[in-house]
Amino acid sequence: GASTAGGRGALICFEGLDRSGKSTQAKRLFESLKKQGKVELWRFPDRQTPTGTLIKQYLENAENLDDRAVHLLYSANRWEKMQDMVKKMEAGTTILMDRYAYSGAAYTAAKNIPGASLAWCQASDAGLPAPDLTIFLKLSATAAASRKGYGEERYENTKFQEQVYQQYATLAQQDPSCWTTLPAEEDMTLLSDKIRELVDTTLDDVRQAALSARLP
Ligand code: NYM
Ligand code: MG
Repeated sequence: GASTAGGRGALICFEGLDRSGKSTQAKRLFESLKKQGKVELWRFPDRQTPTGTLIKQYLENAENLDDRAVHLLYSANRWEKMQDMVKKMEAGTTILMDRYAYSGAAYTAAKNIPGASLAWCQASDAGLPAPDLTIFLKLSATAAASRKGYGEERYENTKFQEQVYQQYATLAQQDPSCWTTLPAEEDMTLLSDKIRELVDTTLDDVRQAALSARLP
């Protein structure tokens, strides 16, 4: 069950290309879990914070920023919320993340900036709490491009998303234990059921486990 009485909350992340259904599934999971326990739904980038305001302008093409600078802003945007995140999980709240550090690494690495390897992209998030479960909603870049609302923001083009997909594949191989890949094209409610099952197992597992794992 989702009750976290006596234990810590879990960190559950949704990852995937733009339009893969992360926000929809995270919201559906949130609605189903909140009837049973303490749970919050977060998203990154958090566009409300000081760094988030700049990131928002960048994504809407209202501002141009150096690629490395914006990478570090995304990372800072997570660090800004780190203490709050840990405090809440220690108090038994499960946090659902609509994107997390893997987005940071995958999207910047996809830019192929000379000297900015995948390892460089991961370095600024090292030390953040590691997710207990990462759900990767797998969708091809071409399928994503045909979904509603696509193409409005920076990065929303098929060629770039194909690069992002490759980077996600590498990240998934690095940490197979906490990654689960699910087909994003599946029926929405069937997908929600599968996710809920995975999450229930994770919630049972973390009840005993200390909140000590950090991103490498
Ligand atoms: N994005 C998101 C990054 O490039 N780096 C990051 O660290 C994060 C968290 O922001 N196209 C990109 C991926 C998305 C864009 O996110 C906005 P969303 O979930 O589409 O609002
Ligand atoms: Mg988007």
